[in-house]
Amino acid sequence: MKTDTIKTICAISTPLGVSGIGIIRLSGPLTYKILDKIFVSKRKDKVSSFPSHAVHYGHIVDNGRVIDEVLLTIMRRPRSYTREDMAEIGCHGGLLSLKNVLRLCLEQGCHLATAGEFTKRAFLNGRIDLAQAEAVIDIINSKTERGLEASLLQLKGHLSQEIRRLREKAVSLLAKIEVSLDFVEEDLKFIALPRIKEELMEIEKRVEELLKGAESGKIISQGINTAIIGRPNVGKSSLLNAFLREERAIVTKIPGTTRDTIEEIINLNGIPLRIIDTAGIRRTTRAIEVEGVRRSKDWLRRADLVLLVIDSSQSLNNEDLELIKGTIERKSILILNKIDLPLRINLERLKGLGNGRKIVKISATKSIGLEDLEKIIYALVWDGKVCSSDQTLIINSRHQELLFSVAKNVKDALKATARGESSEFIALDLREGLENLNKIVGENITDEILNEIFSHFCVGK
Ligand SMILES: Nc1nc2c(ncn2[C@@H]2O[C@H](COP(=O)(O)OP(=O)(O)OP(=O)(O)O)[C@@H](O)[C@H]2O)c(=O)[nH]1
Ligand SMILES: [Mg+2]
Repeated sequence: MKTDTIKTICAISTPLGVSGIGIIRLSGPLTYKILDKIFVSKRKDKVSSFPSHAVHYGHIVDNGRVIDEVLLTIMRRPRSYTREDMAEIGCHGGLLSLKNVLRLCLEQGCHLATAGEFTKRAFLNGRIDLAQAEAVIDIINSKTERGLEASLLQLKGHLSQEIRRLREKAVSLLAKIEVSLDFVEEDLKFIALPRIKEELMEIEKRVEELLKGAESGKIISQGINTAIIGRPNVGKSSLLNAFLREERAIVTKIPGTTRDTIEEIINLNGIPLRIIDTAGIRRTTRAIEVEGVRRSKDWLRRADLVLLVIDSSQSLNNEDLELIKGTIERKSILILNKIDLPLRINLERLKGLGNGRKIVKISATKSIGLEDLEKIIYALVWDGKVCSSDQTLIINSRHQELLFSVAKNVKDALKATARGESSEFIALDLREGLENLNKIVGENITDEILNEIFSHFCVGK
């Protein structure tokens, strides 16, 4: 890239609001020239002459007027986040002073950074690959220590290494196939084909393992949408409060108390569980409740896990029955609440209706059975998946889709070998698989996709 065409960008990198300090970040070729005009150190020497990776005390000055007292950190290229000349101005945290310093930087020739532009530059300048850049979003969004740990591993290149290994395998296999293309078909069948098949199967196995780890990664980084569903007054909001161990949702004995969905995240042994308390589902004509019920049903469709709450102190009514039957195909747990009251429910019948689903007895208000419930949720979430952190890869849906395509490409190649097709066809599938692997780490990727990926970042990162 030619340096005179690269813009120097700046942004406020800390959250907006009152805080102890706030940081403005600059990156690009004019960083130090711009700072020379607005930063005054005690000894009045030029920022351009400051040593790198050091912090300098001084003032930001606009036409002789002091705007803020700051600490300036200098990071010269290529030893910086973006591999460009960079600086961070540590201002006092007030919004006004940050805005004033930012305005001054813009007036002196900086451009306002777009979302994720610093990280995008780190990628474009080859400091990190795309999978690593995407890990930065996950680190920012991490909700549990475990999620953070896995994202940090990815930033270090955990996924990238796996992809690199797969690419190496695919490339060496392609080379072998291409060499074998020089031989006549008959020879190929006897000499190369079994070996090709074996190597394709190895690649297939690894891709499948990665996809398995990806499922766990998704759970850890994005969490599980867990909807608490049930007819009115069964104790859904009480259950949310019990999970949170605080009075978050309003609980009353009046059916129809919850009108809108309430979402909270709890940490279940490292899994972020996004719990959604919903309005009780029943037939109603009251406009507010109708809208609430519509939202509940919407969550019922979208949730990864459904906690269906049933009042054990009353016999099952039609609304319960509809919900129990309606969730038969879903990952769901039947929760018998209010077991501190006399039991009025026919357990045998419920078992039959539950169709093998777990039934957990709790009292949300008396804190009975909650630990058991949490254990059962945990087991259901991990059902058949790997859960050790070294095998867990934080893979977003983009990576996952590409890996699915790779799996399909390899399967097609295997089919071609089984049919005894010309190795040109096998090579074709394999080459397509290789391209898909390349896209994961950001090679041959279109600007449109890049922009879409980085638009999920915050400004200043
Ligand atoms: N005895 C007993 N009462 C409970 C229990 N859980 C909830 N309740 C009571 O049941 C009533 C309804 O509780 P909520 O948590 O508001 O029920 P809900 O399902 O959210 O109700 P809606 O929002 O109206 O759909 C309240 O009076 C609670 O105190 C329980 O485990 N035992
Ligand atoms: Mg409620």
